[in-house]
Amino acid sequence: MLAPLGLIVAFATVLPTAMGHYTFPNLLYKGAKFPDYTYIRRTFNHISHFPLFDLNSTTLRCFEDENIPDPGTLTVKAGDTVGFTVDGRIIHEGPLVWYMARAPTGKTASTMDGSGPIWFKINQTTPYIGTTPAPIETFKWPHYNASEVHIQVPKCIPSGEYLLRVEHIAIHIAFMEGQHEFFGACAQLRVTNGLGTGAPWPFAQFPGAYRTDEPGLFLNVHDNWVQPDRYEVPGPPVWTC
Ligand SMILES: *[C@@H]1O[C@H](CO)[C@@H](O)[C@H](O)[C@H]1NC(C)=O
Ligand SMILES: *[C@@H]1O[C@H](CO)[C@@H](O)[C@H](O)[C@H]1NC(C)=O
Ligand SMILES: *[C@@H]1O[C@H](CO)[C@@H](O)[C@H](O)[C@H]1NC(C)=O
Ligand SMILES: [Cu+2]
Repeated sequence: MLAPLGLIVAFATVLPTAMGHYTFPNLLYKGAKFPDYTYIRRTFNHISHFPLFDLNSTTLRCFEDENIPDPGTLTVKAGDTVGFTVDGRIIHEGPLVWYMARAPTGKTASTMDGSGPIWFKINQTTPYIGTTPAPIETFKWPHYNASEVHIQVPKCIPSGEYLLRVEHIAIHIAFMEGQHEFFGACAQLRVTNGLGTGAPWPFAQFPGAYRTDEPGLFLNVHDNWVQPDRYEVPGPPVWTC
């Protein structure tokens, strides 16, 4: 997306669907698939599927549209798995990254705005490492072409109201600084049965967590990319129970 014509032509054989893009419209829980933007804040790109480029934008928090109706808050148990559908499939290279943020005092999952250093990372993907090069570099990434993505709510977090943020960072043309493409969404969850034994850390904020010139966002993952084992996923380290 937004590549000069020459680059689109150059990568046309590698990226047959480079012009397609993706959103995360449906929450999946215990076999149910909820309607579009139910328990998920409707995103600014719900029609266009357009990526977000601006790392300084508050839109980076939840990719949220303006004046959305409250999508509702789903009650789940800590340790349960929830998922998002991917409308359009993940057709770019890059990591899938998951964050959560607990509602500050006096706020709920539906009233919190996601500001401040409240986001902790609960999972991320890195490229597959093999002894032989992948036939096409796009296939080095877990979740490439995925139509659903899933995550376990950590068992040890305290019960409470949270935003769950899914993010896919497309870096196929990130050899040009600023040409990372961000896609994502936030679900509103009420977590019960949390052990409360874990203290999530460290916290990041959006905007603020990412820089256009950091190694995971400004790199060439194509022809001469020989160090997938050194790929540095942007943001804080993953916190585990
Ligand atoms: C984003 O913020 C950083 C840090 O304040 C600044 O250096 C950079 O120029 C800003 N970028 C844009 C596109 O405004
Ligand atoms: C991250 O997700 C992977 C794949 O689903 C899983 O194997 C791994 O245990 C998860 N890591 C954490 C910290 O939850
Ligand atoms: C993506 O998955 C669909 C459905 O399984 C399949 O038809 C298609 O060939 C896949 N595309 C790629 C590029 O792997
Ligand atoms: Cu694109």
